[in-house]
Amino acid sequence: MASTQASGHFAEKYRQNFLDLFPLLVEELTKEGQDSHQILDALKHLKEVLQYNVPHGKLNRGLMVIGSLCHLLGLELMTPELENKAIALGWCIEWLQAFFLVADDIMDQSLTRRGQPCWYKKTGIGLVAINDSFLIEGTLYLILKNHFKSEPYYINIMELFHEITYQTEMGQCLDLITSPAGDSVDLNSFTIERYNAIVKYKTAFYSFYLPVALAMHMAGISDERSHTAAKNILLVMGEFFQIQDDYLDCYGDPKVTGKVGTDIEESKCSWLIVQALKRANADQRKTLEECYGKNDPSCVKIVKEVYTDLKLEEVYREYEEESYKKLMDTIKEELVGTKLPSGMFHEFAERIYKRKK
Ligand code: DMA
Ligand code: MG
Ligand code: MG
Ligand code: MG
Repeated sequence: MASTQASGHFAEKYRQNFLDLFPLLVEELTKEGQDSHQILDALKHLKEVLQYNVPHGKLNRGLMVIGSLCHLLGLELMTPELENKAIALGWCIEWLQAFFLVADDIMDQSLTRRGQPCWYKKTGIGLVAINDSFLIEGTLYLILKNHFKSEPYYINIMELFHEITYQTEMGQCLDLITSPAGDSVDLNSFTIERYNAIVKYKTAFYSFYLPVALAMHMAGISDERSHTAAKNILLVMGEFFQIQDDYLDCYGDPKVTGKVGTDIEESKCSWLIVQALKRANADQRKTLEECYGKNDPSCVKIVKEVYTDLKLEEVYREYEEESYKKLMDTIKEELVGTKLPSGMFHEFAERIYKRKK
């Protein structure tokens, strides 16, 4: 294993190669074939769906696969063929994410995503977006089949995609049933235990464990011990990442994040409301009970004023420091007795701490 490259930052170097593969994948999925003349209009629609929804994100997750593989094998063992495969797998995660996000924006009634209107908000799309989300998922497995069918790790990565999809769906389920639409919110259900479960399932598995686990399978590392160690570290990272997402929902700059927050209106079990409830006095709690989860700008403003009075921005800064320390300790503890390179985890930790988008 490549311990000499502990301080290497690899993912970013491949951004251009990564972007270059996207049109080829789309072409492969939407080109006219022998049996496709009856579905040509659907293929044309699919092409638009993919171009609008898959490529415009930060590509953090996608680039993590090739970044991880460089750490696991060492640069000297990387070949153009391996690079291509790792990049295709990276796109599969971006595909998975697009499938979730198209649906998430409908369910969260969001307006913008990645600096453009949410797909379901486009004229002529609306609820067609539900099936489009399924199509994005379906084409992910076509990419896997086209590019990986003859690899010894094909079954491993396919099972992993299925398992992680299910975990993410369970997380989305918890997220959604903890904020039932239309009902007045029961703030008592916003416990830190519930919060931790939501973020682990809806975000951490697919955003952090999945990319590294895919690279591990490519590198021939499939033993349970190594995967458990990687998972324990990456779930800590993923939890922090979602807490940032919740923080940015309220305090981020939409010009930078590319999305306007709806967590207060949608009565989400967000990290901020959980922290607010922990610190609120009786009056403040009453105010939150009256105003949280209302689709009304004046109510949102009142909730944000309570957040300010409770100094939640400061609470978040302190949490960020603590969480970074916890992550570094977890990396040290979990890697004892494994062959996984610590530099891989440090590279990703540095990418997400202090992010603004
Ligand atoms: C999104 O959580 C989770 C998935 C699986 C898409 P979220 O609704 O907080 O995300 P966003 O803030 O990007 O809408
Ligand atoms: Mg959302
Ligand atoms: Mg959501
Ligand atoms: Mg969010």
